[in-house]
Amino acid sequence: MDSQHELFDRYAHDHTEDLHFNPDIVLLPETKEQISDILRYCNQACIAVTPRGAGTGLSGGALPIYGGVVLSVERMNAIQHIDRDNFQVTLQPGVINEALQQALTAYDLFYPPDPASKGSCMMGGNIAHSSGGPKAVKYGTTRDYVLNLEVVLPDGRIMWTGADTLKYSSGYNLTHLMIGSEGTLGIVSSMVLRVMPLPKYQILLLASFDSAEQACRAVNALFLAGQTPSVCEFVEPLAFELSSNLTGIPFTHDAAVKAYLLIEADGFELSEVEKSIEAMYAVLDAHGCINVLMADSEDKKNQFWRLRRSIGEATKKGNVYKEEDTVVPRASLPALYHGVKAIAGRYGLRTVCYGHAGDGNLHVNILKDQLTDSYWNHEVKEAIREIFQLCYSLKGTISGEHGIGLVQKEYMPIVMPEWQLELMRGIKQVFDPRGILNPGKIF
Ligand code: 2HG
Ligand code: ZN
Repeated sequence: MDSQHELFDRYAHDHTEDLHFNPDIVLLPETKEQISDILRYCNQACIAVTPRGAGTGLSGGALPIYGGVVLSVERMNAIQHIDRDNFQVTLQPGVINEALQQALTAYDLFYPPDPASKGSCMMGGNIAHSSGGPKAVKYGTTRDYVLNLEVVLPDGRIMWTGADTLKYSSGYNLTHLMIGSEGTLGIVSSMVLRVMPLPKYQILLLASFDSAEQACRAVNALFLAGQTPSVCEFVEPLAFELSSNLTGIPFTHDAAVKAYLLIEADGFELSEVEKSIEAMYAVLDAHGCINVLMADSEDKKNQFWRLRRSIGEATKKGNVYKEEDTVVPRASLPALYHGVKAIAGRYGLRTVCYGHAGDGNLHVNILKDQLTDSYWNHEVKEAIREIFQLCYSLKGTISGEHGIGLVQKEYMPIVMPEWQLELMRGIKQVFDPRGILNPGKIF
């Protein structure tokens, strides 16, 4: 049994750097009425409430930075209804992403958004950040699957934000306003999601390149060739090496290899999937691909996936790091990658780059190594500013899926003027006039 301290400590951090903030109390409601009572009381008493799912967030969104209440939805973990006729599912925010996916396979249904942390992240947090993942390149992100949300507002009122319909145009879309609001406008107590028929076939391959920038160019070339891979991930060799060390999954690579693309095609007819793979081979070949490994068994596929999904954890293990979630239009990925490496070079920073290349979304983990604290807290932040200015100059932004939370707040003015931030503060003021809900986040 965890000690009192260990239990408490669990709610003082999430997966963001090494940040800790102790809450004054942790509450685990089991119903929307209990959430409502907690919020109504805290609203009257002006007590900060930090909503929390699994705490796998990467921008500090679940950190109780002013103490107060951590309100965990972990006990609200029921899949309430699978509506096969309408391809819809109703569930509570504490359901783990992978548990939802597994429950749906029994109905030949598929919920595509698959964050790297799908084995532990909860759906309430997926809504809070409009989480993505490798399948977003073909199927979109959380935002594309949410039809309706039951939300408890800071004053305790409970509302459904929309309707269980595939289309909605009845006033402002409060459902979409809640998605990505990082628990600052309301707490989701139930959700209605759209699901799809489960594709029958997936072919997964690992292509290696002798040039990272060529690999980045190959990504957009796949789409220009009329292909839509269900997965298109860019991974530097160091990322796989770190993941191999953590997982024990064997991984060796030729020194000539400078980058990998993990690519999947999926579908309902094997012949169609194979045709797509053939077409993609031709594109890869035309972009300096030096080898392609096909995952020829479920076990091999699982190994590739475990290597990919463990990169984040592996990179951070034993490293002080800062993690950036840069995103640009897909065709600008080569310019982004080149620019990030040039900036890192000028500042003498070791970076591990990987991510959802098909979305133009590159994760850049900056490692502290032997840098001094002063350099880490000043010059490195300047380097991050330059990286974000590069994103903005490429018509991109500072986060594609990890959100702003606490650690990216200071960079928001790079991508929007103060008056636009004021607009967002105005919306926050309408929903949470006393500022009790997840205070100190985003702005
Ligand atoms: C991924 O794509 C996640 O692997 C990042 O978005 C994971 O940094 C992590 O922990
Ligand atoms: Zn990611």
